[in-house]
Amino acid sequence: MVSIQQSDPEIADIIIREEARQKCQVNLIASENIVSDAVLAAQGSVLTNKYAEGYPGRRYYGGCEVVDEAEEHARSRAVELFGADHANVQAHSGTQANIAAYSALISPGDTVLAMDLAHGGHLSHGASVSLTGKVYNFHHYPVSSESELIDLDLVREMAKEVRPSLIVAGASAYPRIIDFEGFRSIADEVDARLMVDMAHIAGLVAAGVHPSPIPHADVVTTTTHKTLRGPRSGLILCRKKWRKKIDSAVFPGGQGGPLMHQVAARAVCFREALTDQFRDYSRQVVDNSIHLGQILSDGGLRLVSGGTDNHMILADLRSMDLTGDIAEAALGRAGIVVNMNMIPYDPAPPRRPSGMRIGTPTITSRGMGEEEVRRIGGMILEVLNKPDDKNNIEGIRARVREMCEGYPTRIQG
Ligand code: DSN
Repeated sequence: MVSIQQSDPEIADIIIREEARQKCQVNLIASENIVSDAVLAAQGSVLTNKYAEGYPGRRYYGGCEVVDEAEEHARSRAVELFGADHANVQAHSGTQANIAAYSALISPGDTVLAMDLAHGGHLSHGASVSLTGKVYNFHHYPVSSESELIDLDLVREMAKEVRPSLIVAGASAYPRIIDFEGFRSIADEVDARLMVDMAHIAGLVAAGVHPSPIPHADVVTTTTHKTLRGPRSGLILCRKKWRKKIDSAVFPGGQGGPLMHQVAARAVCFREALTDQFRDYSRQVVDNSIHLGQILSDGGLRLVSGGTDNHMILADLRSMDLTGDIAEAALGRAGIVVNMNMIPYDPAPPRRPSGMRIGTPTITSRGMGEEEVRRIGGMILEVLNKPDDKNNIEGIRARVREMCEGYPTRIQG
């Protein structure tokens, strides 16, 4: 067998260098994680060779009898994990899942109420630059200007005013618990459907460390690669009555053949997430996040909403006279990877926002706990206090590298 090192040394070198980067840096991107060897094996398997348009038992290609079993496992494990009536495991990504959900639940031109992108929402929740914002009539709710929390009274007021056909709950930069039951009661008051995008918190929901949206929402979408620690892909969970519409909205409505290697990798991820080990991991993700938030806050960094209940922290860098782009670059030079982020009511532009987002899923997967979080928090503060001090940053980079040595980026499935 010819190895990729022999057949394509350029790409082999990129893979080797990226693995080395992941090993020697502290990754605090809230939407990233590292998958198990079993998930990697499924993704890198010969299942990628198979076309399987359709659903198990109803395909448009011959030879699907084996991959059908992978999709059956993925669907039944997802249903068991989240307690949903039905799971569609074919959406290629979170945005694809959201587009399919809109197309099943509403019609083009219908009114939708979702969270403002600049307040923590997502592009696919009707941003004007997204297809979703062009096809549907989106209105957006902000967070409270005082508490920086979702204000359900304000959401209700807006819902009564714009009379949406659909309300979307869920966020990509919101560090607090979301009250899905509250959203359901607003949706009922205005006779709207409720969709929840739980992409960021899916792993926490699976582990029971964040309340589940499943009992309250008509449709729940998610990615599988953030706190859920699976392959890069999408997942849709729904009530029985939406099953047919969701399945046809994914295929043939929005996609062709499913990526069967990714479907199998999702099945592996769902099985892993059903274990006690994953529940312990998810609790530790949140403990690490709360602890890191406390350290940063004690060091003078203002946290949006005052803290966190989940895997992420949103920090207001104005408290240290910095902007997100400068903090991201300085921390990056020190081997600490974060992303700049808008904060609610941000007066600054998106390419130079006032905030940064920090998450603990990856460091926790690597086995880091209280002691390491204390060291990471200290190093972040040192960098932010002197972002232009090259010698200091070089020293911190060496400390990061040394600390990372004891923590693998490959985990057993
Ligand atoms: N899901 C986004 C994030 O939170 O990073 C990107 O789409």
